[in-house]
Amino acid sequence: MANIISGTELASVIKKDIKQETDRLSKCGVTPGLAVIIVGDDPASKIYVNNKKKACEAVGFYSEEIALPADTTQKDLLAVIDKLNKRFDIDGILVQLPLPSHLNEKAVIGAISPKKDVDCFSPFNVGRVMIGDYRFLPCTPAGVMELIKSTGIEISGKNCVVIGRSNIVGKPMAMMLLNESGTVTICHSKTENLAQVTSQADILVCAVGKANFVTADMVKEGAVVIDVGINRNEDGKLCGDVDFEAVAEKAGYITPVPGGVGPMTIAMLMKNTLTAAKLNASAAMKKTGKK
Ligand code: BQF
Repeated sequence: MANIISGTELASVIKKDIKQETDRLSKCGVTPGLAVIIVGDDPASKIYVNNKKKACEAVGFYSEEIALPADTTQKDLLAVIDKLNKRFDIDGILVQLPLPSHLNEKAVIGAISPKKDVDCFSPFNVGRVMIGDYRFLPCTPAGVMELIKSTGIEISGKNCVVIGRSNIVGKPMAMMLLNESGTVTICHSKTENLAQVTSQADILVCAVGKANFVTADMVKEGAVVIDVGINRNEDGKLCGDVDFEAVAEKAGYITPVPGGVGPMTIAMLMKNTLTAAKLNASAAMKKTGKK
């Protein structure tokens, strides 16, 4: 039976540390501020935005939710971002995805100042992750890295297989495992002999978006299995991409859904916002000559 890695517990430890540092900063007049823009009323997005707002409260950040109607124009959305870019009390800006289809996601993300891009989605910040010289890491892959590290298992030299190649999870995930000297393979919908590839994985990260996609025959005995998926099964219950019951019999470590990667994503968003606040504060002090 695999060890179950609790993302809920690890996230709570991380948020406690962030709160301590936030309390110190706040006493010096630097309270980290996060602005979350949500366009339209997708029910899942509303839950995620609410999770972020609650996390901000828990760690002592200022947070602002900007809820815009579904028919908001590109121009109006860009104007909102531009204002937030210029505000000194806002350190992090994120636009909850997905956006309604009439809006240009790339242009919207690109409009966020790289200094405030706490999701780490802008081309500039993605490029910095690629060359290993970064201030922010994308939240979900960063959370996965923390979960893997919490097992004490070395990434260096190991076979790491990532299923999924999205810009938000799969691609940066692979890059970050590579930065830690893993031997990385990215699988996707066109991959041939998928089970053969995944059975070689010492560390398997699945971000596909299909319930029960990863079955026990695809997993190596003793592997670390990280489940990024958030799906609903036939009974409407939240579940990941991994057939948890069967894979838990075979894996060495496994993350549950809910309570695995999800809470870590939120904790890493808090970490990025704290980093942004510290960088923005020291930049402001340089400007005024204050020490
Ligand atoms: C949990 C997200 C897909 C597309 C856009 C805790 C979250 C989820 C699950 C959460 C996610 C997923 C977020 C749990 C934020 C993670 O206990 O298992 C927290 O709020 N997430 C998002 O903002 O956008 C998404 C998944």
